[in-house]
Parts: sequence; structure tokens; C-alpha cells
Amino acid sequence: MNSRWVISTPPPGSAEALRRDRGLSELVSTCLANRGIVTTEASDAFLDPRLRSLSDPMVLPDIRRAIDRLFLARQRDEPLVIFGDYDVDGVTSTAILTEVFTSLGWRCSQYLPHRRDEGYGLSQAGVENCLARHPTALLLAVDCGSTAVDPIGWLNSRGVDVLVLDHHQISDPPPPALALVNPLRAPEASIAPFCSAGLAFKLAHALVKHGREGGLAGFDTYNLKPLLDLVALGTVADLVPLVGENRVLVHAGLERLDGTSRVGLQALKRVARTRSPMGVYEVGFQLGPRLNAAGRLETAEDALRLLLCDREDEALSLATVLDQQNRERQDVEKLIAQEAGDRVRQRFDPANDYVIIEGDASWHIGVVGIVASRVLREFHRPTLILGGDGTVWRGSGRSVPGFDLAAALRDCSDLLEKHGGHAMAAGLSIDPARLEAFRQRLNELARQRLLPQHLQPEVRIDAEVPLRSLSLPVVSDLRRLEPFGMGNPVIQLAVRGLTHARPPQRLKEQHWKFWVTDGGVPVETVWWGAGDRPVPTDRFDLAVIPEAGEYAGRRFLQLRLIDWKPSDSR
Ligand SMILES: [Mn+2]
Repeated sequence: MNSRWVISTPPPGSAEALRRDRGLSELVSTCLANRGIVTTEASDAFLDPRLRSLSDPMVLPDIRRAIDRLFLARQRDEPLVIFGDYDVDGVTSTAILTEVFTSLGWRCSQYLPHRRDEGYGLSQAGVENCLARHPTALLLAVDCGSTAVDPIGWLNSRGVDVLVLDHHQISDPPPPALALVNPLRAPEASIAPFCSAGLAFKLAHALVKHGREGGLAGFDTYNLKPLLDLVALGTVADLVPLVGENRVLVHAGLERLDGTSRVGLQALKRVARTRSPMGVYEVGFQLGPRLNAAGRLETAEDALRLLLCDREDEALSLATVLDQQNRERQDVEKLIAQEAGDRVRQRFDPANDYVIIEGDASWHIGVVGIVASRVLREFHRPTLILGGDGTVWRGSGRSVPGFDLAAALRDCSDLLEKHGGHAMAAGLSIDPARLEAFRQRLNELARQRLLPQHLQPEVRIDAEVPLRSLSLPVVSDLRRLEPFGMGNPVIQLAVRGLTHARPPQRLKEQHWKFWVTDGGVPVETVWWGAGDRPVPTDRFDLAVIPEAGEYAGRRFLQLRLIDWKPSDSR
């Protein structure tokens, strides 16, 4: 698909100051300025993220009330139940809190909802099952609960106090929780965009602080840092922006993850065959999907057991089960992606279809979100994929910049059973009899709201550079901006006026290897997943990520191709 290259232009002079005052290279200072980092203080904090720069956890909304109630439970030796969620963020935050509470003198148990039987979050069915299994007077909902008005009301009526630790949208009116610790309640951007794993770390920090101030035994020697591997896992997998305190937590957490002493994570790394050092890729594409796999198809309990496990043999068998479930999930996903893709290809009309909506009663609701992302990547339209869930269909959607999917679903609420989410990702359930009406309405909304440029994929470029300016030292220099991810996109460069120095080489019938040159030394370039797309010829421009390749112990400059255009197409 023909994409638009958008070359970032930092405010004039902004990169200059960083270059002068900190001796940064022109490329690094430009990339920083593209990310809004223009002062020396901001650049110091960004390039050298430190745990001691973390803010006081007590500034989180309602955290004082949560802490007071938790210490009351500890004093009374009341059992506490953590009600988590089945995705990586939900499972890691549950594990973090379990570890902290049990180490510091609480009695605590955990409950994870069942995706198919109970649905997402703090549902009525979920809390009833939870209470039947773990009778309690104090429930801590993690990564869910911010809209659970009725279930929390019901828990209250049964004499259960509810604390909510969550980062999702809050309902209006808010749920009647004793404490609703959610960054969205704080003034705009005053608190980092934590996911629940980050919030669990902040709550742990607050507990330790409070215990130390009260002179309680065990609190003064408790070390929070070993929790950071789990924080990094949840934060990267939940795709929250890796800026501010999230960057600090993930930076330190990935390092922890590299040398983790958790036998469960050691086993997971082994079955996933991750390579050191651990980065966003290893978490997002290797560990995350395996932890998620259990919760997609069944319950996430095995993932939680793995994270908390302290026996090597048990860890290895749990990790093997998760690895197997991940393969099954991949098979299911591939099959549905194939079917959905075929259907779209048959009926898609680029001139009139502003959204894509496909559903089938037989499609597994645990993978519809991933399938939606894949379909969107091919057709570049807001995409909703639905699967069967009893008499209704449940679906998950992904959007393109310029179309607020959650807002559009609100405008279709009379046709939907349930809906919620964010601008770029949302979920819904619908009576399949209404699907056609819904498709037409949503398409009309998208036709009104999407501008022509939104229908063309964008390739974001940090800078245009000559090929001969790239080298291994430049690659290392740029790596100082890692970890890349949401809010801190990987550095992509435009390199123009290139030709092939040698004939392109096909790899495994789906990738390509090129040797490109601007007249100087040829540079190896790989195009992963090129498929049947045309290969550049004559003179061409590349959008690339510069990386270090490795072969037989030798490191060399390698470009990862993102996109290409004929050189004269500007
Ligand atoms: Mn989350």
C-alpha cells in the first residue's frame, strides 16, 4: 500500500542547545527533540533514567484511604483477596501485590476472572465466584473495577470493602469503592500513564513507606527492586507510553529481567528462547504472548502460578504448558486471520468502505483483537472482528489515527449490548441480527470523520541521513534512547538515492536481503516479511531502522527496511 513518509521537524534551534550543552550528536539531539525533549534537564533524565527520580507514591488519588484500610486488615489479620485480570498486566500486577502482601504480613489470596465464562474485569459472575471461593471482607481489584458500579455495590451489600487499583476509564457515576486509585482521577498528566503493574509497584512502595514510618518489623529491610522485572513485563505488554516514570521503571525492570532470580521467568525465557539483553521486543513478542496465551483460551491461573512459583521443575512444566497454549493460540489466530482476510478481500471497496467489520459465531473471542490488528495492517481501515459468545457476538477493534473508535461506538450504543475502550482500541458485544445496521452506521460515521490522509498509512521518519553517515557507533549512540515502544517510537531514518550493489537475495520465500549503496561501501539491508511485495529497482529511497547485525561473532551495520519508494517519487 502506498504510504506517506512524514519527516519530523523539531522546533528550530531545539536540537542545537542539546548539542552544544551536552555534546550530543546531531542525530541523537534531533531524535530527542522529535520526542519533545529539548531542555538539558529533560535530556539528562531521559538518557539516564534513575529510580530515585520516582515520585512519592502518596500523590496517587485515594492511596491514603487504600493504605489505611489495608493496614487495618493486617492488624486484624483479615484475609485479603486480590481480584486480578487475565492479561499480562493483570497477572503481573496480581503477582507483584501477592509477593508484597505475603512477605509483609498480610493473609492474601488471588482470583483471576475467566475470559469466556465471566468476561472482562469485575463482573457480577466474577465477584460471586470469587467470594464463593475466597470468603473475605476486603477485596482489592487490580487492572479492573473502574466501571463496576453494580458488582461493587453488591459486594458492599455483602459487607465487603472494595479497593480499586486500575488505569482504565472510570464510569460516571464512579463505582462505590472505598478507594479508587486510578491515575485518570488526577489532574491531566500530573501522574505518569502507569498501567496496573506500575500502580502495583507504587502501592507496594506506599505500603513499605507507611510500614517503615510506623516502625513495623520487616518493612525497613524490604527491597522493592526485585519487583521491577514484573513491572517491566506488565508495562511493556500493556502498551502504555514508555515516558516519564514508566520509562524509569521499564529501563530498570528490563535489566532486572535479564538477571531475574524468579525461577518462573527463567523457565519462560528458556522455552521462549529469548536472547540477552532483554528489551521491549523480548517482552512484547516472546514472553508476553506466552503469559497471555493461557488467559486467551482458558484461565490465566497457570501464568500467575508460573510468576509466583519457586520450584524449578514446576516452573519448567508450567512454562512448557504456556508455550504449548501459545502455539494453539497461534494456530487458532492464523486460521481466523485467514478466513477474515479472505472475506475482506472479497468485499472490500476502498472507495466506499471506511471501516471493516467481520464476524463469525465460530471465531474464538480470545484472539479477535489480534486478528483485528492483522487485518488493519493489510487494509489500513478501522477494523472490528467479532466472535461468537452464546447468543451475542463479542468483538474487538483497532483504529487508525484520526478516528476515535470508543467515541464512535458510543454513537452506536443503541445498536450494541456493551462497548468500551480507547480511541485506538475498543471492544463491544452485539446481537448478530443488528450487525448490518451497525456496519452501516459505523461506516457512515467514519466517512464523515476520517480525512483522506488518514486512509493512507504513515511512515514516521526521524531524520534524513546519507547512507555513508551510518555506522555501528551511530547505532550504539541511538540505542541510548531505548527502550522504544509506545510514546517513544523506534528511530526510523530516510536514506535516499540508493542502488543495489548485488542482486537481492530471497530468504525463506518471504524475506529479502539487499546490499544497498550510494556509491560507497554496500550496506546489508533486510526486509522481513516482504512477502510478494515488489522489490526496489533502479534508484530508490529507503525508510530504515539502523541495527547491528551479527554473524560468526562479527558485528556489522545492518538496515531493517520499513518501506521504500523510487528515488524520483518526491
Ligand atoms: Mn492494564
